[in-house]
Amino acid sequence: MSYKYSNKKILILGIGLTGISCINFFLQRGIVPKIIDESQKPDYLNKIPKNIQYKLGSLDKTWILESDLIIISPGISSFKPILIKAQILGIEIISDIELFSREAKSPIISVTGTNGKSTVATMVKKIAEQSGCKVCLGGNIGFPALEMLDKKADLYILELSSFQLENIFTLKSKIAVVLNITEDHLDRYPMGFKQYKKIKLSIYKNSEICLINETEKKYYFKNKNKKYITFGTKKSDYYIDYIKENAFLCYKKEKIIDTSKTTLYGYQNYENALISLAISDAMNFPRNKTKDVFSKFSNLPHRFQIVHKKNNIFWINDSKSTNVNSTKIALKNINVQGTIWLLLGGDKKSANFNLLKNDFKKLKIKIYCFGKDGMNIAKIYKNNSIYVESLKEAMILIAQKVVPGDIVLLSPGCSSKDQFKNFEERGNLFITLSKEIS
Ligand code: UMA
Repeated sequence: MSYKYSNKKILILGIGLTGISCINFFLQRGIVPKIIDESQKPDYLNKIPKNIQYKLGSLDKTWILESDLIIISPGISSFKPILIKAQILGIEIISDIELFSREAKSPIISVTGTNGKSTVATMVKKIAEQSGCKVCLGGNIGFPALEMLDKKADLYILELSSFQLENIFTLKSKIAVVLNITEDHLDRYPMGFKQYKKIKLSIYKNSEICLINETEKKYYFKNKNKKYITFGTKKSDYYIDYIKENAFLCYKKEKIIDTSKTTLYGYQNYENALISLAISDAMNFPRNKTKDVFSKFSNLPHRFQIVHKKNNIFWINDSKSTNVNSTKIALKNINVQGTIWLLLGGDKKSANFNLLKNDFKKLKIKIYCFGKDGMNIAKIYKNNSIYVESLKEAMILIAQKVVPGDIVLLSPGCSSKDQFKNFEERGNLFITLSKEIS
């Protein structure tokens, strides 16, 4: 089906990476959209072409209600009253990913999940490239999906957040996967975790192959036209077998990859690699290419990266940890004799940090909490926690106390937006300071 936009009044919400990619999409088709941002000074304001009308400061009611089609940026909630009203009035609201799906001519692999999305998408991209496939990766990873249409690709890989999935309707993936679902973004969803989970699972709706956690499969409608590949338990098609602390990635009782022969480190990465193996097998990429990639894969920036080591003290940057579960995983990944000095805090987005209490109890740990919700988080394990205002202050205090054998871990479990532009800026500060003050 081909979609026509020429007779429509088109409005884009959000002057960010997504909004700019949407403007370009329509301009390339000879259509001039309008754009709104609730901020008075959006970061990408200077990227708006001259002929585009825009409004700043609030979601202009008149512009919204007179439009035929609204493209909403993922950071903007579609549960805002004016947008609910627009929907009731029959105004179509879609995401940039929906626009992309309508135009994409090559197969799409869609990856979502609370944690590990970028790593899995990147692993699969590398395996596809090694296998001679022209592949393009975009979406939540920081490269807007619509920009992929400008590149010739045999295969698209989409990293999708729940925000993006909220307004996708026709996405027809060749393979779709939900890696895991744990609490995150609860401040966004009026009906809480149930709603967040339902949105994540919607990725399977039109997909040809559903790569699905064994435990979720029973909740999901079984459609005879789809192929299901499972992971997660020993009954699954793909699973991890731990033999004497060594992890093997297995397919139907056969050990395919011995992780001790790879550069993969930590339980989360074994899971990411397992899913990437399953996707690559489903795409018929040669197994030796998958093994090659795992033999030299290094963690993505800000994802559990050892960024400094001095006097046998390790400084680990896991700034990408923006929810409780990713901090849980980081703590599970660590095997240390000394003390873990954990930097926790930022905007917790209504999450329940009590979920970490049992993990803390098992560890020799000192916790330094900072940022908007730092004081509140420090109360959870109060005898071992200290609240300070900023990450910098916390690191200066920690640097005076660490001894050889210790680990300093930035795995904040929170959004960075209260004190930083993004998680990269937070991680970069950690890297710089760890070298300066240690
Ligand atoms: N804005 C409003 N009203 C709001 C919220 C935001 O007007 O209620 C405006 C802001 O003032 C800003 C603009 O919207 O000018 C920004 O839009 P955006 O937040 O959607 O950001 P983009 O720059 O378009 O980036 C988005 C994704 N951001 C979010 O989902 C928050 C990027 O994911 C993604 O890489 C990019 O599109 C390209 O697809 C980032 C992210 O933080 C990495 N994702 C979250 C996560 O991973 O947890 C979901």
